[in-house]
Amino acid sequence: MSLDSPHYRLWRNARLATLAPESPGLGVVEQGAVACEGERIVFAGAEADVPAEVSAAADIVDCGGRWITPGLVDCHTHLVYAGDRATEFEQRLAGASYEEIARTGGGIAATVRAVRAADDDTLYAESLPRLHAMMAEGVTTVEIKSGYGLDLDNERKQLRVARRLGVENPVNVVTTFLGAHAWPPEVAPAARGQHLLHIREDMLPAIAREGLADAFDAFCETIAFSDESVAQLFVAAKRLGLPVKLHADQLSNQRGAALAARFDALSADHLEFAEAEGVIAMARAGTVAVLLPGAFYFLRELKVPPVLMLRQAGVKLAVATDCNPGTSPMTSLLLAMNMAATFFRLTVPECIAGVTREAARALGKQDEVGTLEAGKRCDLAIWDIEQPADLVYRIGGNPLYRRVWNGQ
Ligand code: DI6
Ligand code: FE
Repeated sequence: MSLDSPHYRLWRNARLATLAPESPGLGVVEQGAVACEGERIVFAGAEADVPAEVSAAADIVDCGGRWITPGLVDCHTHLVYAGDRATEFEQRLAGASYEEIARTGGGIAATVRAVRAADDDTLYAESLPRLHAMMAEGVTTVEIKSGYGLDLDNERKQLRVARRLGVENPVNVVTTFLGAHAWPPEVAPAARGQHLLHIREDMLPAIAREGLADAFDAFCETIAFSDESVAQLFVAAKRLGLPVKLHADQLSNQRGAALAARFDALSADHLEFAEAEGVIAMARAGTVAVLLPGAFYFLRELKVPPVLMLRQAGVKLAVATDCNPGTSPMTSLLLAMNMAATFFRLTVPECIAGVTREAARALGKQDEVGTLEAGKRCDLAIWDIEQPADLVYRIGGNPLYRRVWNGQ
């Protein structure tokens, strides 16, 4: 082959779930093939329609009739942290509540201490196995939040480590500055106004300037930040060109869904306590609902997100692990899908779209990843399954056969 002729890779003899938005359901192609040139998909569809110049000049992989989906997208994680909270888990089993543990210096504050004490290399080394576990199940894009540093240097450190995970591993990392996750332990209640100002005037501009974050996020909750405080921070973030996301209505109704929609948030996440008004506002704004059944399960919550209402309003649904040491110590996006189906009654196509196309949308990356379509990055998950439902139905085990990232 001459140097100037394009070089293709072709995965043939496959069944595709393309998730292409114009096809119904999963966009299934029974006798399918995917081809890439470099890192981009140039063809995804029926094998009979593969252009002759592609099949003639391609490295060919026979998939043996296996299923190909887009590489999975975990669109809400806190995977960069140090230490764990297994002892708190035991305290909770002995009867302590999440709030009681938080009041005695545990909870988020315990992880903040561990993250502040860790240097970059330690934080990287502790986070890497979690990233590997996700990748082993077909994840090719992962969002990683800060929020356990809570001061400028330590938030920077978390985001730096998140970026480094993306540079040194075959995976796309999208970072989010969760500057308003919790009040820092050193900030007295009377000094909270000042700290808010500090996030707005110092931390946000520095992190935006340094290019460390792709979005801004906050935790709007009675035990965290009020809707007025979050609104102030959202104004500042958007002025700096950062899109926003929100931990909304997880433990109580804080009008978080409506707040997120008011700022055209990419996503509002959790939403157990969201109400009709917020849901309708989200639909209008195109804000994605990110459902996090791992936290729901681990906290033994009773109130499920208003899925029927979200669905009827036409809000797009995504599913993520919320991987974090306190409320969702989970790295399995496959398990998150099973939980979303079992607890929240999402359908199989909703679950699979929720970890591909809609998860990409929740990150603003819908033009780059999340479907098998020409022009997108060639991120594929090839599965040893009989039908797509197997990805949602099974608990445990890992049917991933091969993972392709950027055409490799
Ligand atoms: N919601 C949660 O469930 C986690 N953060 C958040 O905003 C809790 C994080 C933790 O307990 O460490
Ligand atoms: Fe979270």
